[in-house]
Amino acid sequence: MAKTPTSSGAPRAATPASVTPVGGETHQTATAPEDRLTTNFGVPVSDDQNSLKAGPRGPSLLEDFVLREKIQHFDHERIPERIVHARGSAAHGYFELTKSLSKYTRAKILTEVGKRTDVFARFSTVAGGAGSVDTPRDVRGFAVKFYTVEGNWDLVGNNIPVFFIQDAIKFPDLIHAVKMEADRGYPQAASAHDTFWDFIGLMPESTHMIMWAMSDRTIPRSLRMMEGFGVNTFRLVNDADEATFVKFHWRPKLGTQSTCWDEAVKIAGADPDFHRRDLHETIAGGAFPEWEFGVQLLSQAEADALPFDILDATKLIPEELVPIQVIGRMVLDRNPDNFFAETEQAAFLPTNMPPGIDASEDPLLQGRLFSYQDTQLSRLGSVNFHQLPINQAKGCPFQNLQRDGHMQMQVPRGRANYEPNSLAEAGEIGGPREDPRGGFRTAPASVEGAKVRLRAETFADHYSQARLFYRSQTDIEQAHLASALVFELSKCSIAHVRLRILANLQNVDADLAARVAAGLNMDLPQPSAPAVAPRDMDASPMLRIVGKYPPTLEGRAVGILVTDGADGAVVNAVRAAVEGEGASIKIIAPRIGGVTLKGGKALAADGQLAGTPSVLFDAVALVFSAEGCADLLGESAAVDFVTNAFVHLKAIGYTPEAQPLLARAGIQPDDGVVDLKAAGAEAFPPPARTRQWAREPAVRKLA
Ligand code: HDD
Repeated sequence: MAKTPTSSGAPRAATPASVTPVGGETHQTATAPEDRLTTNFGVPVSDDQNSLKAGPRGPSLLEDFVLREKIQHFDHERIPERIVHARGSAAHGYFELTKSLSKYTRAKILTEVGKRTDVFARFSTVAGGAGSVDTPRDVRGFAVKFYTVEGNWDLVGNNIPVFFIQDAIKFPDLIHAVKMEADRGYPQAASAHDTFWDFIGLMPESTHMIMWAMSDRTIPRSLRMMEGFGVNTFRLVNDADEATFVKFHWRPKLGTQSTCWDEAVKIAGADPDFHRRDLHETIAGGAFPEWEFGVQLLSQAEADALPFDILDATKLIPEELVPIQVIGRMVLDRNPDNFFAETEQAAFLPTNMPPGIDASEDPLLQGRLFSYQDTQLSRLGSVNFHQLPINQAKGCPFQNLQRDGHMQMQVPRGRANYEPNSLAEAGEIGGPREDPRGGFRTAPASVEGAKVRLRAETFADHYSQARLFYRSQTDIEQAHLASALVFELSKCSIAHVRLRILANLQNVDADLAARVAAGLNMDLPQPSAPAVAPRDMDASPMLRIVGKYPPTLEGRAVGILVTDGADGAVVNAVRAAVEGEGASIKIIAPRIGGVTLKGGKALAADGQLAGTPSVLFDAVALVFSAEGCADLLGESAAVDFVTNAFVHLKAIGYTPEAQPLLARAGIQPDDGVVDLKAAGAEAFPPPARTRQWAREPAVRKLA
């Protein structure tokens, strides 16, 4: 039968309230003006289902401006992704100062105790594209935009306090080396390949950063559980124009926590958006992530007395030498309303500094002062990117005599677009004026010397702090670091690339080099000749993660795998014990419809077993009936659930009915494997609060 053309002839799945079925077809009734779909210029659209055609089966007509506008907008919906840090997740929140730094700075954000300032924080990986996974081994960006009353302050840092290179001129080389190889376009979001390690081997200044990059810091458990660092040295400047050097630190309230490498790899498959989802869901659930904000302050004389140069971004200042003073906190309490408009269009600029905060001469930072402003032009396409809502100075007005340009959103008034002008004297709009006292003033640091392309000799020690980091780690962390090096170098196909790293590692620590060489099954080459012989420094226990986990389940996730016939009382007891400590629970069942508990009550599932593996949780509980367990013995997803929880050093609670599955998975019970009936549900949280480090030698051969 021929189809009768109608103005809205497309079949609709459901009948919205405003649609009345007429003669078997649906017709839109009149829509209230405020609910109307319109074109970009406000013309009401009568039909959003069909393009305009010459007859119902004829070609589309060029005059269909509704179709053309919609398709054209769609065609241009993407902007170039960030050349680095393309993959990111963000949230809004506030910063609150708890201690004034008025002696050191006139910046209001650092002197007005108790005042809350809006912030927007974006966390990112470095190497992967915008669509890459959340859990590769990679440095994480930690960028915070403070909307202060004296203009935006962007603190654009990382979750590691040092950097790979000392001079910005090497940044394009570093990034080219780590990103996909130029000819083949892979690997994505991975440093484990020849070009990266080739560059690293030839750049000994990167060795300290490599120690951090190969530590568990680069496989964080959650964006909520990462430290943040301003990395570069900045200056605080007071009213008298006196400057003090400053390093900025963020410390997560939940402690710094990491995944296991094998777990991170598996999470990438199970949930490529693991970190983004975690941040979004916890904020939506009201568990707001929080960080302490701290500073290390140094006078010029104190800086001069340090055995390394504070302008060298490959060096940190051990907390044991210059303590961190906590001066504030940041809470992230609101998810973005729109990913593109906010997270993607956010433009962070190290040049965004309010009066009282200033840059140092760090040659890495100096290059950054150019790069970020420049990169926004190709990414956001206009010198007016500061007018986008997410980038606007919200804490104060912004006004100047800059005019015009692509996508000018404002309508400046008056004749005067130049300064100085005297039009105000004629009663016209004169425009804003400079403020010599209140405006941004550069710290009057003295500068001297011939123009040279040279690296300062004070930058030449590339190994002492790498050694400091490695030797400050616990045995577990040292083993993880050595194993990460073995993994990464094993992915390099060019033998001399591996050899050069082994030659350099000997300057860090002979034992580390030997472990990595053994892991690669290679002989150690001659050590490379360091520019400056490394010194032994006092260990800095603050550089560890293991042993610093807060003894709490707060902010973590526990999965309870249930079967039909399971005891609901045990499920409830585990839930109460876990939620009582501030962790969240997810129920996992063989089928998404949930299970029928002993006694006939239904229990809904949050996830289906095959799609919700144990890598997504910090600890798991198995609450089974005997029949339910028997059903799962032939299900590899169930065996993997248990095996992975065990080898990823997680606590496992179980009812005795689950024992056959534990046996099938080859689990040798230890202190982290808890019989929920014999010991009670309250025995489950203590081992779940940490990883079972003592288990590791039994399940994994580390370098
Ligand atoms: Fe950078 C983005 C952090 C050195 C050039 N960088 C970017 C972001 C972070 C950092 C967190 C993402 C911001 C966001 O979420 O949008 N970068 C760092 C740190 C560095 C560093 C901690 C060392 C101390 N960066 C660095 C150098 C250069 C750049 C030396 C160039 C000379 N970085 C850029 C960039 C990016 C960027 C190309 C890409 C997107 C953007 O700026 O807005 O300009």
